[in-house]
Amino acid sequence: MSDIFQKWRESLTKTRDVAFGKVSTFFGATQITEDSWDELEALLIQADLGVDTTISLINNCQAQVDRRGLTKTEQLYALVKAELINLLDQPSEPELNQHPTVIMVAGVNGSGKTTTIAKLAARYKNMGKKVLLVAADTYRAAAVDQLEVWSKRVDVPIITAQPDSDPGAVTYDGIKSAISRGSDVVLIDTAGRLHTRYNLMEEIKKVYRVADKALPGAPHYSWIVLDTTTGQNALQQAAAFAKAVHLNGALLAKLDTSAKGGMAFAIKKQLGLPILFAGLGERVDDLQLFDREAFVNGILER
Ligand SMILES: Nc1nc2c(ncn2[C@@H]2O[C@H](COP(=O)(O)OP(=O)(O)O)[C@@H](O)[C@H]2O)c(=O)[nH]1
Ligand SMILES: [Mg+2]
Repeated sequence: MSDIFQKWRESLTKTRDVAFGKVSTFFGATQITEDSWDELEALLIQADLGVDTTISLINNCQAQVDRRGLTKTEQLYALVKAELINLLDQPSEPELNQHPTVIMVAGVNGSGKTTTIAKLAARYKNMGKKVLLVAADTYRAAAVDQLEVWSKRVDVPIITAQPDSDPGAVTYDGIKSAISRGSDVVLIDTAGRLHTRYNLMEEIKKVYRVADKALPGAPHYSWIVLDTTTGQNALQQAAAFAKAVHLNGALLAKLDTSAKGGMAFAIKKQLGLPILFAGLGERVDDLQLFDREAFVNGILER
């Protein structure tokens, strides 16, 4: 097994054992009957694929079984695996062709935003890029402190403001500073109080607008961090963000501690977003470009 497949496999242990273990044992020597479809449907819903995604996957599989005249559940294995891979986009490395390329990162509190930003910062730094962090989560003093700690650890500069100051203002200053320093990438950490709070959504819209004022066209990317340990809940929260700003990618956090990694399959259908990166651990180098084959191989095995 390649190193990369091995790394994904290790990180996906919980999702594989807890949620997809039963899916894997489903594929046996038994005949495909009406009951097997019901069973597979229930297992996939339990594995956090969501109802809509599961139903369309089952329909696709049924059509192929009919067409090819398959009779045994073990023959379904390759089919389901291919369908699961198909539910995911294979991202390519996001291009950083603007100078600076401004990336706004959103998500609810605790989803893993700040940690993911630190990992992105380290990744881009290793690629030889000049990175600047902007602490626009000014709502909690601890949030700014946390990003400052990462800034030191990863050794990239940071623009901060006083706690409770305007997140729009620090965003503006941050982008202007990136322009004058000649930064390649600006990573903006935003606040993530509960998505049901109206003013959070107004605040994030403002950060988005102000970025464009500081640099027309910015933010070039708006990514949402999803806590995979919360399964389908994460998607509902993300939908609220998607209404407020134009998101163009999802980042998965905590796959290594999640049993609900199956939620990844519902992201395209429910949010229309490609998954770009995934956090496979707590270390700064544990962020990987999303790999749909490694992901599906990591959760499904016989
Ligand atoms: N195991 C693991 N923990 C993570 C990952 N990403 C974030 N965390 C942890 O999740 C918690 C919340 O993360 P944080 O970045 O502060 O979330 P934020 O409130 O959205 O900024 C912290 O304890 C992180 O160490 C990950 O990919 N794997
Ligand atoms: Mg944070």
